[in-house]
Amino acid sequence: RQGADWWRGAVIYQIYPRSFMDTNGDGIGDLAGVIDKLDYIASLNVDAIWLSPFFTSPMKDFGYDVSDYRGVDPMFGTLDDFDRLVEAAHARGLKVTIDQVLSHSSDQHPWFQESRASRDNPKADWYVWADARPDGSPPTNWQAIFGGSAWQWDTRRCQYYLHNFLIEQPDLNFRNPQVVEAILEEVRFWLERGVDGFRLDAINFCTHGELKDNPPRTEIAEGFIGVRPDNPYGFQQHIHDKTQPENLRFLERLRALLDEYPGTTSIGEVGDDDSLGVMAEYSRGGNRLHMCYSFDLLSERHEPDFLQGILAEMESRIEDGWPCWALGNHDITRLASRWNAAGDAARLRLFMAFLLTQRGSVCLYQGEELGLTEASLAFDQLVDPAGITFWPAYKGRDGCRTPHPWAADARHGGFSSASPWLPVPDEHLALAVDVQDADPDSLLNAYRAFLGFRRALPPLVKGEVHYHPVRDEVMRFERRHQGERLLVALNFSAEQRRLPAPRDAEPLASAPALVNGRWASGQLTLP
Ligand code: TEU
Ligand code: CA
Repeated sequence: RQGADWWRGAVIYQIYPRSFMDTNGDGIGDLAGVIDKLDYIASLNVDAIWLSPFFTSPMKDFGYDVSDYRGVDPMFGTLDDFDRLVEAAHARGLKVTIDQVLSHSSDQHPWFQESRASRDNPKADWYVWADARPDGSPPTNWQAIFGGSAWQWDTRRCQYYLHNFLIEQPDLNFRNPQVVEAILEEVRFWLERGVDGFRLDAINFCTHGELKDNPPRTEIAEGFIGVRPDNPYGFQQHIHDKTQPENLRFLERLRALLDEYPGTTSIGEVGDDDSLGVMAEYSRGGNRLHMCYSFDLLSERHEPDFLQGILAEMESRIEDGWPCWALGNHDITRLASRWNAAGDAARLRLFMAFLLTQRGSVCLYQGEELGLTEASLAFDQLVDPAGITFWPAYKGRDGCRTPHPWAADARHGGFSSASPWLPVPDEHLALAVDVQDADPDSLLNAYRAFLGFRRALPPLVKGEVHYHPVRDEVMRFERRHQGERLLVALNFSAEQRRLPAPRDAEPLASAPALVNGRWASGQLTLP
């Protein structure tokens, strides 16, 4: 998959390096481990990898708190390891995209250390500082995603600073042009090292809004996790602060930088009350981001008309933009558990086919190809601060971050010789890579076959999409490309469904055996 627009319709395998493969026996995955497993990744028939943060960090948010944007944390290896990784991935035809956490830094970043030192140092305005209200309370009622006020009092400046996430993740001030220039130079550093693109963390948070109180929330926000009414996480009031129109100017600068390096791409992470609108706005026009993904398919809801409603709405809004979809990531309950398909081979295949036939690029989270379930951890096993804060209403993100099981009979599933930072759940061992490798009917081999099938079929990679109404829980749509028309029919119900086959059409010979509908005497039968 070469060419400057390789990213259109690409499947991007998300690696959470801490949990992929440990090579030096400290219980934590590392870049050398990713290199060791590149043949496995290439065997999946994906086009690219996305590496979650491996940068220098105090690890309060497991790397999403960066203290040196240009450094590799010693826990993960060295810059040399990174260069070797890029070279080895490219040698296998895999593009390399990396996370960039630009909206906020770690409180240990030298920029923040300088900024907090006084009110008049050169970086005094690099973060979002504000005076207390007359009664000493924070400047606004905004709340942080990870709980509590979004403002933290600083005793030296006698001011508050804004943090949308943890206290240790102060928000950079993108309204200051110097910050924009500095951040773009950090991004350029990785472009110069030969990366093929970026996943941009919380990209709609970069530019903060006017400092005024939020109205109280009247409805539950969908987002981040499957929000339940008893879950305080869903009632955070920070949300209005996001997605300021001025943020588009930053995205345009970022795109201009990427355009200096042809063939690179960008995927913005967008969490917002109107995330589809923001996805569309951020990826339209060819001068902002290449694509965005949202949390819309990441809730617990998975009725076919609900899912199709999201996809069809995106189509109606995106114009010349390009979407990216995911059914899992390192922030969300694992797909098999979230959509009640644990151990249910037929449903897991259905969800795979659903994801891989939509119009757009795809992010596939490590372990999704194995059908891994959410690990259920006890409170004292948790390390994610969000889970520790909100337990038990919200159990945090550790359950989707346990190590990749490589070998059923090896200690710690073959992930590490030492006790890993999170345990490998016993029930994951039966799903280990070596078990599924050896079984032609495994989910892993189904992913390989379907990804190979998708890659070879232009209507699936690049074609337009036309949805038919969902009927009896069967989702149907056409992918059209250069005169070819492909009908996809997905039966979400528990019963067999029959529907009339389209006239003047025939079943696709290349469809892998797992596409198990039958086509006879003018009828389609979907198990
Ligand atoms: O997550 C971003 C995030 O938390 C929001 O987009 C949120 O989902 C949304 O506002 C809900 O309404 C990213 C990373 O993926 C996560 O691991 C980090 O902890 C977080 O940013 C902070 O860097
Ligand atoms: Ca290690």
